[in-house]
This record gives sequence, structure tokens and C-alpha cells, in this order.
Amino acid sequence: MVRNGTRMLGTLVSNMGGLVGHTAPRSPRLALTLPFPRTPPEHKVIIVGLDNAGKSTILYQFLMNEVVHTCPTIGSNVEEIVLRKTHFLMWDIGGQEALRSTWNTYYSNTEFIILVIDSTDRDRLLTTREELYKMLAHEAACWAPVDTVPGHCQLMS
Ligand SMILES: Nc1nc2c(ncn2[C@@H]2O[C@H](COP(=O)(O)OP(=O)(O)OP(=O)(O)O)[C@@H](O)[C@H]2O)c(=O)[nH]1
Ligand SMILES: [Mg+2]
Repeated sequence: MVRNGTRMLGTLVSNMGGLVGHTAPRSPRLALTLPFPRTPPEHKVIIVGLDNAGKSTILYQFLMNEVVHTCPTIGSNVEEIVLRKTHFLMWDIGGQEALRSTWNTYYSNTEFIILVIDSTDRDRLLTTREELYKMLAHEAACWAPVDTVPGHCQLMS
């Protein structure tokens, strides 16, 4: 939307240049004084974790404030959530083993990472740790703050 807005503004500026004639100087600053809806910036958040950790459940709990029935995510779910006028674009990424190698395609422009860990799935804690280390080793993700959220303990039980 911001990109479209920028294009529209550019078109507006060039049309105004035509209207004021050849003798008047074309001033792009003139267009900047016009009211123009400003799109608030969106902060990209990715939600990662092993399959069945509870990522989609947490995403839809955020969105609808209720626990919804989920299916295993193939690919990703994306939803916009607004908290105190701040817009977050939440990417919930499928955690099945075959999908984990695609996580890195979501890292670019990510500002926050939420790592969901099923606190009852102790057998796979080491796997979660390995995935976290892989993620932090990736240059596009290593600087984003990571928060861990325990799944399967607070929402439904
Ligand atoms: N008891 C309990 N079950 C939960 C909780 N959170 C999620 N579940 C259940 O765990 C299952 C998997 O939840 P999802 O949110 O789909 O898991 P996911 O991490 O998105 O899984 P993938 O999409 O496969 O990566 C579902 O049957 C949920 O109902 C919780 O806090 N407590
Ligand atoms: Mg899911």
C-alpha cells in the first residue's frame, strides 16, 4: 500500500507540473503539503517452532481472543494484528520437519521472532534447540529479538 501510495503521489506531482504550465517551476514540495492517508508501518513477526507446538493456536488466540480448531500448517498463515495502534504482520510458519528448511525464506525484514515450544514435548527439546541455533546462525535472522512462548500449557489446559 505504501508503494502504491508513493506511485500515486509521483503521478500527482507530474500532473501538477503539467497544469501550472511551462514557465512556472515544478516543485515536488507542493505536492507534499496535500493531505494523503499515511499507512502505518507494519512490523514483521515470524512465529516458528516444531510441528504441533501450538503456533497457529497462539496466532488465532491473538487475533480472535479465542481458542480455535487448527490443522497442521502447510506453508504459512499470515495475519495482521493491531496492538495499541502498532501494526504487526504475523507469519505463522509450518513446523513439520520437511518444512523447516523453508523457514529461512521468511527471515528477510523480520523484526521479531516468536519461538513456540511445546512444554510437554520434552523428547523434542533438543530438536527445538538445534532449530533455534540454525536460525540464529542465519545472517537475516540473527539480529532479530527472539522471545520464547511455552505452548500446551496456558491456553487449553
Ligand atoms: N492442551 C493444549 N493443546 C494445545 C495448546 N495449544 C495448541 N494445542 C493443540 O495442539 C495441536 C496443534 O496446535 P497448532 O496450533 O495447530 O500447532 P502448530 O504449531 O501450528 O503446528 P504446525 O502447523 O504443524 O506447525 C492442536 O490440536 C491444538 O488444539 C495448549 O496450550 N494446550
Ligand atoms: Mg500451524
